[in-house]
Amino acid sequence: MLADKESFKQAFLEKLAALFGKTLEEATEQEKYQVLGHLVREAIYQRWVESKRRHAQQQTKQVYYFSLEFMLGRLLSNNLINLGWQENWQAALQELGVDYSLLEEVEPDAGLGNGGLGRLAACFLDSLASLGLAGHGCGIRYKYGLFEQKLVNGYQVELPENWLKEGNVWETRRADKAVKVRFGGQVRVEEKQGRLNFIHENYEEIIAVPYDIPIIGYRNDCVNTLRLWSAEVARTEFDFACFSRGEYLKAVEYKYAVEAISQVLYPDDNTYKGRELRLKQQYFFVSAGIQSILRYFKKCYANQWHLLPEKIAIQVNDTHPVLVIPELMRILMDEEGLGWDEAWDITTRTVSYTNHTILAEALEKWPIELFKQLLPRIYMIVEEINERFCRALWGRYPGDWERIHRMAVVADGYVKMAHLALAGSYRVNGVARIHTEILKTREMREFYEYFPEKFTNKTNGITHRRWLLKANPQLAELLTEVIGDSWIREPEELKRLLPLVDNRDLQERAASIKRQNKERMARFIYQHCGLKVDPASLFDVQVKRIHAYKRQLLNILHVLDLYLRLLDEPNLDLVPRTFIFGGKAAPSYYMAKSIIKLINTVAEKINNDRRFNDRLQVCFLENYRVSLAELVMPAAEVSEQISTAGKEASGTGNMKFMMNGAITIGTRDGANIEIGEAVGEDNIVFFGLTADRVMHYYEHGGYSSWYLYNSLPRLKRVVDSLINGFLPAAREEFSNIYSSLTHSDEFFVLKDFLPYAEAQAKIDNLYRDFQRWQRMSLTNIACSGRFSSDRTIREYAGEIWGLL
Ligand code: 26W
Repeated sequence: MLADKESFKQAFLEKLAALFGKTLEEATEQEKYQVLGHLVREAIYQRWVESKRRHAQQQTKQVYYFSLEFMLGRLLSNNLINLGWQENWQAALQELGVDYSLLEEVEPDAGLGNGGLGRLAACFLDSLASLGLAGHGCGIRYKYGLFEQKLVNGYQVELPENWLKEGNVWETRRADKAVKVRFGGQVRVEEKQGRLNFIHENYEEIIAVPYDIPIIGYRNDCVNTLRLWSAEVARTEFDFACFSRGEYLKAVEYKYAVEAISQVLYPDDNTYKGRELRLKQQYFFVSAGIQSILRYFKKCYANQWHLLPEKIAIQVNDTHPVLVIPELMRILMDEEGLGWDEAWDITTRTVSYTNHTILAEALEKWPIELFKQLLPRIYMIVEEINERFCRALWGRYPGDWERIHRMAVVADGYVKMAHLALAGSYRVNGVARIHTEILKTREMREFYEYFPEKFTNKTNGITHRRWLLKANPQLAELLTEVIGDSWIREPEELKRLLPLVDNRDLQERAASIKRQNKERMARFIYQHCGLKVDPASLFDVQVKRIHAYKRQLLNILHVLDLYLRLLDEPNLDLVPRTFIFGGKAAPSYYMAKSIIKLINTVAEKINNDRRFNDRLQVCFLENYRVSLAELVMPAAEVSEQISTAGKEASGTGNMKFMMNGAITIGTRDGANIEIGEAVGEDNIVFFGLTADRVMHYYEHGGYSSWYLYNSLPRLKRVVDSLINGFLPAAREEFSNIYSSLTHSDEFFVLKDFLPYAEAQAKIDNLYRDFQRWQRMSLTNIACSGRFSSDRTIREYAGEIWGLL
């Protein structure tokens, strides 16, 4: 087929003519990119259809990953790699005189996610397909993805991310598969032949139209589906209700109100805000997704509902899609006529739930009034779930009203989504070992006591196909040359590198690849920030959402400390370093935005001080996103994973850095702990309070940042530099940061400051020893296989979904 060069070239030119009526010379990069996209689409269509037919015929169990976020990034290169066509196509394009890398750059990132949770969903889809498992995604086709970040005078400014403006070659609109979703109205209860019927009236009905994106497995014949739903106005409502009354403008307003549901991704990360539109989004895609799953199920198994848990598994990505539980109950009872007990048995053997955060401010709870008004029938079901659950609790803990109250699904005027998830699913998992332990022993202790069998850990992973094979092709090639290519299918095979980590030649070659990746990064920084960074300096990187608990503040305070020390001692012997930051702040997260301004202000001060440019530079990368991460990870040498212990559920950036040979400086938090176990304590630099110590301080007090600040002159000096006019900003600019550090320091930045500075000094020392550093770096790569999402997905498949 198109796998060979000549037929590809011909097809490329023909498609260009057919789509745009242009010759190669006339075509724009955008058009050439579109042509490639179309060729991939057409080439895999058959496989896609076949995959679906095979599943239906063989009655394979299907998994559906429900998520409000899928942060796919670009698809072109990954699709080509997974198809095994990349080399041939690139060579053929070269022969045509087309620069593939320019076409790649044309593709906008599909940024339908905020951070870790959304990117995890995307990695999981890649692994599901690559393992040949029937696992599909279900989400929302947001017209606007996560905002584009611009820096204006060091401040974050948000711009809309209109990723669909040139269309999306990867999606197929399936109008024939549209379903209806109902909001509002009232529920009338009717008794008929001893059975209660619930009749939903006066509702507003909108249309959910699916757009399908094929998810192509790595060199196998599996093509799964990511189905994203778009909200549209039901024709009848739009045409008759208003037009006939001559209310044209009203009709248009109504259309916009409906389309608002799939208009924009909420940009909050780890902070819940009780917005009605967000609840609408949740029910919208949940209801559409469940209806489409059940339509498929009925086609294959008619009304044999008892088979549902055997044939379908639904994984809910955090509590955002947890309405699948009452929605499945509703359809089974109200539309299919099952009784409560049977419906409940089926539902609770079909749905499982992943928790991604223990930050209290991220816990979703909806005010009863809002919930009831928007979803009257669903509310009735939730109330019934709550009543039965509380009754069961009473059976186990008779008289313990307080415990029952704490565990209830509906209490204190709210519907508690995590409790609904715990009561209505058969498995609950955390995303790293320490995180699951914290859930069991603290956050969800009472639920764990009540249903210990539901709890399980599934440590996160990342797809090594995107994060190594695609992002770092030279390193991938080197690995294949020395250990063979088995690691591509079985990433744990990277272990074969272990006996070679001291090999001088290998070390040199790996270092030279790192150097080239750093040069590429330096060019990017020069083009985009106008800053000339030295590719020979150590690249120290912290890229992730900006959040107080992730402690970008600790990092920048240490940078300031280094600078102050240089001012004291201009000949200070430091390994030259470039500190690279990147990440978005939620638009309404005031403290996070201040931190961005602080980093940029420190960068301005330091970068403009010519005396020390040879040893210290700071850069904030604008608009951090998946495609930029693919440039950053291969160029990084130090990976900053410095969250307050106990706060970062897992982290997945830590894994991407490790796989590309960076050394982690980190706290004993999230998956850092497991990374440390995998590489050994000699190959990672840990520092700081443990989660237990942090917990102890929260519970018993005993930490005064004010006292610490006043008793450590080095600390005081750096903190004071925020407010004493040292920085090129208004004097009041950072007083909020200063106060939060000196008054409460909720995230123990000052407490961990000196241990962090020491850990950084250790990094400095290690880096001076070339062989030692390369050995550490190669060991990290060698041990990164278990952090492939293939391992994670095998665990979900075997232990939760019953697939293997
Ligand atoms: C409702 C507001 C809201 C929005 C997003 C609450 C919570 C979230 C996400 C759960 C935040 C998130 O992305 N969590 C991250 O999930 C990753 C994948 O499991 C983990 O690696 C990160 O540690 C965790 O912060």
